[in-house]
Amino acid sequence: MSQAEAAHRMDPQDFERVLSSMCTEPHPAARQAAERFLATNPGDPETYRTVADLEREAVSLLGDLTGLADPAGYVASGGTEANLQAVRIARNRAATDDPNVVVPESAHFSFTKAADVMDVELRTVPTSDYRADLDAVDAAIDDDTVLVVGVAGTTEYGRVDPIPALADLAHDADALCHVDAAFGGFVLPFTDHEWHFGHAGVDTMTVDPHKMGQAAIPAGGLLARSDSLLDELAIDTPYLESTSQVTLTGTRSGAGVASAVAAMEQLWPDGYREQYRRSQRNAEWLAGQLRERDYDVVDPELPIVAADVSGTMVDVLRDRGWRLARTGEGEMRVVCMPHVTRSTLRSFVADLDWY
Ligand code: 0PR
Repeated sequence: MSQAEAAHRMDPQDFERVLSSMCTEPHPAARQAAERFLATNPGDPETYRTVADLEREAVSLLGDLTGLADPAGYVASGGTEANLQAVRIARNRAATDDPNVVVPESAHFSFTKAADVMDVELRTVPTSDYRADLDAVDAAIDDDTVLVVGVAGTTEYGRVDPIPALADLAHDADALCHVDAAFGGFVLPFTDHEWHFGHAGVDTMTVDPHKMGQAAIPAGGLLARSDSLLDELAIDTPYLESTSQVTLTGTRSGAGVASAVAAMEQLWPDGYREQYRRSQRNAEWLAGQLRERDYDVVDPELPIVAADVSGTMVDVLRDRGWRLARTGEGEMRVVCMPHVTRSTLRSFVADLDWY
């Protein structure tokens, strides 16, 4: 390997043509905080006290975003862990030996992992117009239902489920209501949607700083309405100075925690509002450009654009260096993250026209 090749091997990819990711360039303050806290472990909060304090701050800031005074929670490795832990809280709290969890088919595949790991039945119900269908959810709930999940910002189409009605259905059945706002949590505060603890009887929530929050990976968020819910996760830790632990991982990254606090301190609320408006305008611009070219476009309610661009065309664009995802239905999907600028989208559309 030449010297130049060896140096290049250690260069991460740039974000120039990345349209497929829910992660983005961290805010400069978030990057710096991540570097400073690389060698800290919030999994041992009595030893690493500074980062433990920062984690309490992160949870409190996430509470501000999601309409919850005095939140319980922690900074998880990502949305997958937060969703898994929400399922675990609901399962541990319930009395049944045969628990099931009701999710709309739009839910992220992390719920499939959670159900597999915990041997819980996953009841996946249809959506209508890309949102959870309340009649279908109602029909799927029974005495063994421990959790009803709503998504606030779906992975594929950015749709928001009818959260208040889902919470009512859950509570009528004595189950918990979990909202997956992993992506939506940092954009929804600037919209009219009803999605958070202040709008509905939500019990737990996933909200990820390492997506639209512009923190460094790993920074997911799990929030719970009360300490007693989070306590469902507690196990004893006899040889640490602290006596119990609620997280799934043991040793974990202080970089994500510090980075989440730094990003939120810099950006909440004005910076995030500005970013949401920019991303949303970009998504609407791209949707308009695609419609002018006669593609069917799913209306971008949040900054995610899905359109019926053919698989062949997606392959051509991939060959030209664009990183593009497709929905389960096969539509092309563009996530308008902060690094996706109008000029990026102009070159993208030019490549689409070139073919
Ligand atoms: N919930 C929702 C609504 C999500 O969209 C995701 C991830 C998760 C939970 C899981 O979060 P973690 O990946 O943090 O565990 N959605 C993205 C997706 O599947 C994840 C992603 C992120 C994919 C960056 C690619 C990428 O480059 O599209």
